[in-house]
Formats: sequence, C-alpha cells, structure tokens
Amino acid sequence: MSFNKVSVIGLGYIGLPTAAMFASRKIGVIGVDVSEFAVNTINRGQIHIVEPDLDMIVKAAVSEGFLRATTTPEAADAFLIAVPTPFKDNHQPDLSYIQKAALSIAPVLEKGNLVILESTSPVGTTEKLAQWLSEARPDLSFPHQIGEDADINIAYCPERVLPGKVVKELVENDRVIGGMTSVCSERSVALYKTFLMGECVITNARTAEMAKLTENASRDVSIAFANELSIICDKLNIDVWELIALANRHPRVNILQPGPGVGGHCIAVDPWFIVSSTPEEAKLIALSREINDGKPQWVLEKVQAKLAQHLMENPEKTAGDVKIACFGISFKPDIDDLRESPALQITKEIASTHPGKILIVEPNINTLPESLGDNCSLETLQSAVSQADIAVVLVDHREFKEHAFELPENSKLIDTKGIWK
Ligand code: SAJ
Repeated sequence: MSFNKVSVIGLGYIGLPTAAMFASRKIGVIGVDVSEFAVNTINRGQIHIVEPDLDMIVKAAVSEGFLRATTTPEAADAFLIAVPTPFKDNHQPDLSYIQKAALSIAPVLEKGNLVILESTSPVGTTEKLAQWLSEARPDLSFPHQIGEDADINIAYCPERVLPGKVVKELVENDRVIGGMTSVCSERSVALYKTFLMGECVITNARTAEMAKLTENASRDVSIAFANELSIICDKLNIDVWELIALANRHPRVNILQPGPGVGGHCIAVDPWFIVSSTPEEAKLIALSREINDGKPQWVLEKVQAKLAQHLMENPEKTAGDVKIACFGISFKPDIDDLRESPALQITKEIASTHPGKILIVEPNINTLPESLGDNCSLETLQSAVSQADIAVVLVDHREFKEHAFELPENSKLIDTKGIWK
C-alpha cells in the first residue's frame, strides 16, 4: 500500500498544491505539465499561480528534493490527473485534456499502479479514462475488464477546495473517493491519508463524479435564487440585502448573496456537465445558469439608465465628460483571479461603449489586463471615489467594506454587492 513516488499530471490551481502536499509529507513527487514556463518556475522553487501560503510549501518541497517538475511523464506508484475540463461553445464538456493526460501516462504505467482522476468531470468519464488507458496498454488489465484483480487501479476523487483557501482546505476537507472497485478505493484512501486530516468517504466512481457536479450546481442554483430576488426587489423598490438578512433569521432559511453574476472556472462551468448528460431533466440547473449568466447584462442596463439620468440632471455635460468608476474586477472578493469574472466582463463592456473615462479600482492587481482599452486607468480607492460620476461596485473586497465613502454630490451609485448602499 505504500507510495514512494507519486506523479501529478497538471500543475495548476489544484495539481500544484496537491503535489506540494505529498512532497511536504516527504513523498517523492514528479509534477508533469505541458507548460515549460510552469515547469521551469516550479523547478526554481517558485509558483506561477497566486494562492496564499503555497509559495512557501513549494519552495521547501523543491529545495528539499521532494518535488520535481517535468514536461514528460515518468514511472511512479500513483498518478493523479488534475487537468482542466472546460466546455466547448455549445456547453458540451471538453475531455481532450484528460484524454491527452491518459495517453501521456500510458507508456510509463506499470502493474500495481493507481490512477486517480481529480478533474471535475461529467458522469462516466472515469470509465472512459479506463477505456483509453486499456486501449493504449493492452498488455495490462484494468478494473472495467476484470474488476478487483486488475493490474491497474482507477478511482475518481474530486477536489473541493476553495480558491484562496486551498492550502487549508486541501488538508481539512472531507474527500469523496470513488474507486472503480473496492481495492481502487482502499488504495486511494491510503494515498490521500498521507496528508489528509478530513475523512475519506467511499462511493463508486459515477456517484463521486456526480457529487462534485452536484456541490457546485447546488451553489449555482442558490446564487441564482439570490440574483433573481435582487432583480425582483429592484422592481418592487425593496432593499434585497435587508430582505435576505431578515429571511435568513428563519431557522431553516439560508439564502446566499446576489452579485453581478457568477464567475470563476468551476461554478459557472460544472452545472453544464449535468445539463449536457441529461438535457431534458436538468431544467432548474440550466435555468439557474441562464439567470446567473444574464446578471451582467442587467447590471449594464442599470449603468446605461444611471448615465442617462446623470446627463439629464447635468445638461452642460456630454457622455464623454462622465467618469464611470468600477470597484473590483476579480471574480470574487480578496483574490487577484480575473478568470470568468462577471465584474471584468461588465467593466470591459462599459469601457468599449462609454466615450468617457473608466476609473478602475482593484486592490489585488498592479496592472490592468490589456483587453481593457486606453480609456481605462487603475486608480486608488480614494482617487476613484472622489472623481466618480457613476460608481459601480462589482466586488465586495475587504478594502471596500472597511470604510464608508462619500461619493461626490450628484454622482450615481450601482452597488451590486450591497456594501455602500
Ligand atoms: N457568489 C455569489 N454569491 C454568493 C457566493 C458566491 O454571487 O453568495 C459568486 C462569487 O462572487 C463568484 C462565484 O459565485 O463569482 C463563485 O465563487 P465561490 O466562492 O462560490 O466558489 P469558487 O468558484 O471559488 O469555488 C467553488 C467551491 N464550491 C462550492 O463552494 C460548492 C469550491 O469548494 C470548489 O472546490 C470549487 O468551486 C471548484 O474547484 O469546483
């Protein structure tokens, strides 16, 4: 059952911290990534992603010789696959990264190896993985062929860590272990228990795949409810934040918070994997995706309406004179991650249509993405507050919540996070 060498395929937001965790328990780890930049950065003891505390752990793991990165897979006792599973234009899952990872490890697989898929995946992907591996290595036997006695063990064990708290949650969260056989599950538990303090809960691979999708779809549906409430309340002239706080005093009600939409690379993507397998049945899940994806457009319409109102009240001005300040462009508070960010999407849209200046406040970054045009500038909080004709709060960063701000007289506020109401 012991694992002397573990290989992690995909050194991104999940793979790298996981590799570092094994290495911190003095297990030799070979990290594999297609990006030479990522591999070189890690081999220097540095990290190419932003995640609190990860830099120290990687630095120690590399300098003590327990973590090494490479672009070509090598033999190991266990392989963990943590590559992206995006969706294609039609919301169908793109499994090509998993397939490529499988084909890349197939030549170095040896009898007795354990292969774990961690990437968020539609139901049935672990079975596909077993099929791809068995086609590439007909000399080895696999669980879908002969069950418990297979040469290679395969399991699906989803990651469930929260970006920004990965190092803590990787160790503390319970882990769902979906082995293709009970031997596959037992070996996976033994591997994770080398660093895990949380519990390992065993199920089958299909249920484990669906569990991961269900967790994120559940959060998406709950946020869609909050977002729908915010639109209803706006029409009925009710403060949605007060309303939710009141309703949440009920012992069995726990409504989440509305916002400018749902971002990130998980919650806005994973529910589509349920919809793609069962399009007729997954009605609420699909509608929730549409409600959350529609929220940025609703915010943009609010900005347009406030702009028109401001121009009516200030007839000496043209639209080019109006400064719009956007507070926050990351996908959620207190991180620098701009991927799939509704706040960035809204800001870009404003910047591409508004003839005046766009003042952007994002305390977690030093330079604006190039995709934002020349009319955008990165400002300090104070500077943007003092100049804004229209202030659009898009992210509830700590810095924004800590102070009460006086916007200039006559300026308009659109607060999608309810912090400056
Ligand atoms: N959001 C709201 N209102 C809320 C909570 C969140 O609008 O009340 C928005 C956020 O602003 C953000 C988006 O939802 O745009 C997603 O943020 P998040 O903090 O809910 O989740 P992620 O994407 O950072 O991480 C999620 C987590 N899943 C769950 O909480 C069920 C995490 O545990 C998963 O590991 C991760 O997805 C993943 O990798 O799948």
